[in-house]
Order: sequence, then structure tokens, then C-alpha cells
Amino acid sequence: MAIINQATKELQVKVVYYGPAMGGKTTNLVQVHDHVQTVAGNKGKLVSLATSSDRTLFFDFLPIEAMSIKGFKTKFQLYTVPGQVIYNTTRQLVLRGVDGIVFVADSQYEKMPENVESFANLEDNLKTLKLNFAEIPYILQYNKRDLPNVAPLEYMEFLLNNRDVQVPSFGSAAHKCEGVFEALNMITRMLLHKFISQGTPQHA
Ligand SMILES: Nc1nc2c(ncn2[C@@H]2O[C@H](COP(=O)(O)OP(=O)(O)OP(=O)(O)O)[C@@H](O)[C@H]2O)c(=O)[nH]1
Ligand SMILES: [Mg+2]
Repeated sequence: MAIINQATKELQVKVVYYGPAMGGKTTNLVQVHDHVQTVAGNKGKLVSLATSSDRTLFFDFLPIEAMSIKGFKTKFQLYTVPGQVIYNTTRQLVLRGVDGIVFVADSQYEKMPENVESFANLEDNLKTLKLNFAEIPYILQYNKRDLPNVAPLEYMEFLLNNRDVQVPSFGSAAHKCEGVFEALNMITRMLLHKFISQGTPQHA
């Protein structure tokens, strides 16, 4: 849940990377952590709770501080959920208080059913948490574009971005850091627009 402190002019928002198992969510956070440019000293620590085989067991967490915008110091808390189907309770926990979502889909053709299932699971979990999807800024990241067996972007748009209001989408190769910051910058802009530009703080 966004925290806006008018007195100290601070905004804190929570962004969750969601998507099917092995899609590249943790890789996004690792790349952001490795390449984020911050004022010396305020680079957050990446906290990962992974199994020995590198699958996310609980979540990853990375706090980053953005520059001041409109006089507000902005802090982003980036989280990933575990994509494996069995960890749904954990996904619900991580989603609590979410402000923005980066949905990381796996572009490989054979992963399309998992992408669609994960997106439906996201909608279900938001409903369970009584959160209104229509009010939560989100974007789509079509990851693993470097692989040979990827589905065309148009097809992925048809599967995942086929609603009344289309959201921004990006192709990416997260392990090479391609498309990672494009996606993060976009969700950041959308959140700043929602919470600062419009001047309608949701939670004081
Ligand atoms: N070829 C390729 N491999 C990638 C890309 N992004 C991530 N990977 C690899 O895919 C595997 C899974 O990536 P993770 O970031 O752990 O996936 P995840 O979505 O966090 O998976 P869970 O934690 O199980 O939900 C790792 O071996 C990554 O190095 C990409 O763009 N291209
Ligand atoms: Mg992970």
C-alpha cells in the first residue's frame, strides 16, 4: 500500500513481479540490483529466499530509492512471487498492499498455457484480497525473447493484453538486462502519475 508522507515529502510504493515459474522474475531483480544507478550509498540489498535450485521459495525483495520527483523522495520496494503453482498462499501474502505489477511472461511457445494460467491466478488472488485490478497499474514483460522458440509478440498480446484498456508491454531478455529497465521505468512512471501527479493520495 502506497505510503505518502506529506510532511517529509516521501512516497513509498510496492511493485510485485508476478508470472509463471522460471519466467525470469528473480532475474529482473538481480539485474536491477546489479545495474541500478543510485546516489552512492543508498543501493538496497537484494534479499532472496531461494531453494538450492534457485527457485524462489518465498519471495525476493529489493528496495530502491528513486530521485526526487516533484519534491517527493520516492522509494520503491520490488518483490517477486514464487511462480510454482503450489505456492499460492505465499503469492497472496506477497500481493498484499501491492501498488503496481510487472507481469513477467515466458515467451517460449510451450509456456503459453502457463502464462495464461498465471495471469488468471493473479486475477483470482487480487479478488480474494479484495483488490480491484482495474485500479492497479500493471505492465506486461514478454521475457526470454532471445530464445529460438518464442511466440510472436502479436500472439502474446492477443493472449494477455486483450482487454478494453491495453497496458504497456515490453519484450525482454532479462538475463542480459534487455528490457528490464524499460519495464521498471514504465511502471514507475505509472505509479508516480497515480500517486503524485494527480494529487490524490490514497493513504496518508
Ligand atoms: N534465455 C533466457 N533465460 C532467462 C531469461 N531470463 C531468465 N532466464 C533464466 O531462466 C531461469 C529462471 O529464471 P528466474 O528469474 O529464476 O525465474 P523466476 O520467474 O524467478 O522463477 P520462480 O522463482 O520459480 O517463480 C534462470 O536460469 C534464468 O537465468 C531470458 O530472458 N532468456
Ligand atoms: Mg524467482
